[in-house]
This record gives sequence, structure tokens and C-alpha cells, in this order.
Amino acid sequence: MRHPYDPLTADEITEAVAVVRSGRPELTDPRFAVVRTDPPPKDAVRGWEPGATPARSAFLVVYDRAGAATYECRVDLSAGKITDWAHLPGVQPAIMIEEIMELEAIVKADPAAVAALARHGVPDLDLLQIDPWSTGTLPVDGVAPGRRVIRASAYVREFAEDNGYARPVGNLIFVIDPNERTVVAIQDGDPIPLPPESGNYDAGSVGPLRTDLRPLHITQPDGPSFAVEGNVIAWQRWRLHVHVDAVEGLVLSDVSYLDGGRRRSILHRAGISEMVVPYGDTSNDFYFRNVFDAGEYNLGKTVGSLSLGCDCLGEIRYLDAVLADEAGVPQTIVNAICIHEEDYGILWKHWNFRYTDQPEVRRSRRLVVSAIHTIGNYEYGFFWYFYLDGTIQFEAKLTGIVQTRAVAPGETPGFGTLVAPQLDAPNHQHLFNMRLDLEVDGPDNTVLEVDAVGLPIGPGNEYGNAIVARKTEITNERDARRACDAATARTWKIVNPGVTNRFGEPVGYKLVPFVGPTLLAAPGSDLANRAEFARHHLWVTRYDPREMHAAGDYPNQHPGDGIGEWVKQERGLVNTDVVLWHTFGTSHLPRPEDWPIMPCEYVGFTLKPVGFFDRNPSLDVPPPQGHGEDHCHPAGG
Ligand SMILES: [Cu+2]
Repeated sequence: MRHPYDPLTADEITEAVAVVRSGRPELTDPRFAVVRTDPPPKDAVRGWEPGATPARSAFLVVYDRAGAATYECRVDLSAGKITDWAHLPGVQPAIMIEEIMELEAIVKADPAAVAALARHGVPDLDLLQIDPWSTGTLPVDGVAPGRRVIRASAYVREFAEDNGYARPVGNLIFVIDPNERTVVAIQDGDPIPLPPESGNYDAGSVGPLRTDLRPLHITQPDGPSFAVEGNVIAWQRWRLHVHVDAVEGLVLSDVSYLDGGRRRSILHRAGISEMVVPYGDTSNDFYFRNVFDAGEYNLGKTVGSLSLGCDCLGEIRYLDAVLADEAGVPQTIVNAICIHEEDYGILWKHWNFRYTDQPEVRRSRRLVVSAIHTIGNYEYGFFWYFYLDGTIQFEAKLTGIVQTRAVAPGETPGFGTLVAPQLDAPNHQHLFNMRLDLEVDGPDNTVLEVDAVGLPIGPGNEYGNAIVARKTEITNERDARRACDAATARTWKIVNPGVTNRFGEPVGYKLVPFVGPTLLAAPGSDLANRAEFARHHLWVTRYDPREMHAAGDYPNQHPGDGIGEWVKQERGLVNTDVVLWHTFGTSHLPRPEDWPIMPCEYVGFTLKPVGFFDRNPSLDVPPPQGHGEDHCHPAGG
């Protein structure tokens, strides 16, 4: 089954790349930074029915290393020809994986870099680890603006599998030109001794393992309750499409709900439009460290393979991801997306204690669609949950290894936490932006800001107990930079003014946001301009297919673009195709317990129906039925 939003197949990638190579022979060594489906107009998706074969087109970002030039390109896959070709002056594509893999060799081949490493106590280069840092727009001495450069930090391992983050080389940063394959500058300071302790966490390194965890098995003797066809998943009343995009990672689209024979659209598309991880340490080797994991590193290409019994439990179905490497060769990441069901406690319950002494209780169950991205030291698990009552939830799980900095013996870090002797984990943030193209019963929606407020004492509220929902329509992009308010339990309700429920109210879904930090970088700073999206919890824009990435399509070495620019159009937002952009995340003040590997931190949000249904849509969930002792029975029953 082919869906219009299906990712490119291996054959389609191969064809698109071949068409570019033959159509643009003047590029002697084109690199393929991004190769993805060029999505058809939304109407083609709205009208799609299973069985229909959509037209296929590819979108590519091509980088010519020799000419240091970036191109965007579209290829019609049925005609086998380039339909669009544009040079993008001054644009740097994301740092490419092949560039990252070359950094170590570039450093080792540079005599000045080798001498600097020796001065910092690293005589043996065999166990050197080099990490890439996007450089932003802060100037580098001796490097002309516009030149493609990557900064790099160094770590030392004691053996091949050792955790290098235990021994960062302090006060030493290399600036590398990946096109020339040279070290163009060295930011060198006073050597700091390597921290003394190892930081390994594999089962063989941590000492005796606990022995009192007994087996916990999930069994589904009749199989799971969902079906997967191509990239389309059907579970209960839900139907959705899922894939891994090279930039955004796990993407949902075409999410609908079958309600009494009527298929109702809810969410047209959702993906991480950008995320930024700024570090809050001012030292010479940290002041520039911030990464836009989507736009600067192609987050989606870092998706890993999942394994049964480890990443997911139960009756699992997997989808592979096929992504192009930078040579344009399709690479298959086996089991990149995990699909399974989880028991989630009770869905609803009431015990009729007065008259029947009987409880009515139903089990909650959720469909889980997940993928895990490993980007440098960190893992980002993206988990979408679908529930029996119409709720959709997104959760990011943050784990992996915190970024580290060496400090002198006895020194207390000013902007971080000691996680091991002489090892500082600097404070930082992880701020995600989820682009939510909602489509509540059709494309034309309006967003209301809803606050629960108490009214002052006065006529009609003599006792001061009145609580009302204060609804404020967000009518224009001018007024569509919004903040969470925990005190009023603020939510944003997306309604369709053209469709009403049985109370005559427009049907809606509400975004229950993650009440967390926004960007802490000072206003006016380089980063505040580049990560403007992260300064507000919510933005609303009118749909434009060119607006997909909250910090712009090409944030690498770019002074700032994206949503802050788009909203200057001041487009109207009433009863039209709107897009919500929710910024959420954490200000991570590392704990000793985050070392040497960090237990999952959870951030996310929910979308809940509000008058979308006329009553609780999960009344028809049957009472728990099990086998033998599994079914529920009242005490003494
Ligand atoms: Cu963190």
C-alpha cells in the first residue's frame, strides 16, 4: 500500500540520485545532504484512499564540495527528470555524517594539532575521540565569514570501547574546514589534567549485578490489536501514517479517527521541526557550544535499530527506515520504528458503593509508536501514544551521556555540576519544537487560548467562588507568540468553526502543553537570534508548505531565520489552515546520578478531544476479560 507521504524507497533514492548526477555532470563530486520525498499538495493526501497510487517526487539538498555551493532540487520520479534546480547562495547544509567521520583523521594529520594534544597530555592518538560542534555565527580568528567550518572537541579513551566523555581534553578546540580537510585554527588555553576516573556503564564494567529482579513477561496470545500495511497503522478507531524523515526523525501524518462510520481528520502532520541544545558555560571551550540537532545535524539520520525485549516489550511490529547517505546510497536501518501496545492502568472506574457494591472498570491501553535517535553523546527517544479515549500524547525520552568538561583538581564548576572527580557536566537546555499541523474535522480551524480563572466577588458571584473558562481567540500571527501559564492551567484549543457537536459548540482538540522553560540565552545574544523559536512556548502560523523548520531550513552557520521571520507577514488565523509550533523541554542542571549514563528524563505534551465527541468515546471498551486467574474479580468474589 502506497501513501502520498511514504518515504522514498531504496530504488527511488537510487533513481533520484542518478537523475541528479546525469542531469548535473558539472558537479564532479555531489554530496547528498538530504534526500526525501517531495510531498504532494495537502489535497492529494486529504483525498487519499487506501489502494490509490500517488505520484512520486523527490526533494534533494545537494552540496558541491569543490565549489562550496548548496543546491535544492526536485526530481519527478515517474518522468526521471529534474523539475527544479536552484543554487542557494550563502547557505550551508547541515553537518554531514561523512564530515563527522573524517574529523579524527584531519586532526591526527595536522602537526600543530598533534603538538597541541601532546601539550594537553595526549601523546597517544590511537585512542583519541573527536566530537563535532556546529560553529554558529560567533567569529573564529582567521576564518572568513561564510567559510564552512566545524569546531571539534577532543576526548581520550583508555581502550577502544571506553567512554571518552570521562576524559575530555580541557581548553582545546580545533576549527576544521571539512572541504579542504584541514585544521584552520586551534583555540588553545592552559592545559587541564585529564580527569582520573573511568565512566563505563556496560554490564561487564559495573561490578556485581542485582539478582532479585524476577522475569516480567508481556504475552498477547492472540497477537496485537493493530495492523500495519506499508507505513500505515490502524489500531482501534485510529489510522495514521508514520515514517523517519532525514531531518525531523520520527514523523506522524494523516492521523484520523473512525467515529461511527465517519472518518474524521485530527492531525495532518507532526514532527520535530527543530531542537536546540545550548550549553551555559562561558569557558573558552564551551561558550560557542549549542547545537540545532535537526537543522544542523540531520537528526533523522541518527535513528538507530531497536531490539525486541530491550527497547520494546510484547508483540512488536517494526518498520525499517531507508535513508540516503551523503554519497546518495540508500541505507536501511532495520527496525527503526517500533509499534506495540501497552497496558496503561485504568481507563475509567466507578464503584457503586451504595446500591450494588459493584465496580465498573475498564483497562486503558495505548498504541506506542517510537524511534530512538542517537546524536553524539545523547539519545532522544520519540514516543507517540494513542489512547482509547481519543487522546494523543508525545513524549521525548532523554538519555545517554551528558557532555563533560575537565576542571582542575579542587575547582568547583561555576556553570555546572561535578559528576566525577575533576569532571564537570555543564548546565544546558534541550528545547524541542514540535510542528503540529492540526486538522480538526477538516483544514479550517481557529485556535483559542483557554485559561481557567476565578472571578472577583461581585454581582452574581457574591461568594467569590466562580470559575470560568476564559477564551481568547488568536486571530493574527502578530499576537500568536504565547506563553504557558501554570496558574491558569492554560491550554490551546483548536476548533473547527464549521463543525458542531450536539451542544452546538464547534468541535475541538486542545493542546495541553509541557509547562517548562524557554530559551535562557540572553536577548540580543547570537543564540537568541538564531533560536528565536525557543523563546516562546507556542507560535501559531497560517499553513505554508515552505515553512517546516522553526529555525529555518539551513540554520548551520546562519544568523537566524524561520518562524520569527514568517510571522512578520501578520497573516490572519481565523477559520483557516493553521499550524501550531510548541516549544518544550528542560533546563538540565546535571546531577551526579546522571553519570556515567543518564536515566531517562521525560518531556512532552498531549492533545485531548474537547467536544470533539459528544460523550466519553470509550464507553464501548469491554470489561476486562482474561484467561483463568487473569480476569478481574472483586475481593471475596
Ligand atoms: Cu541534558
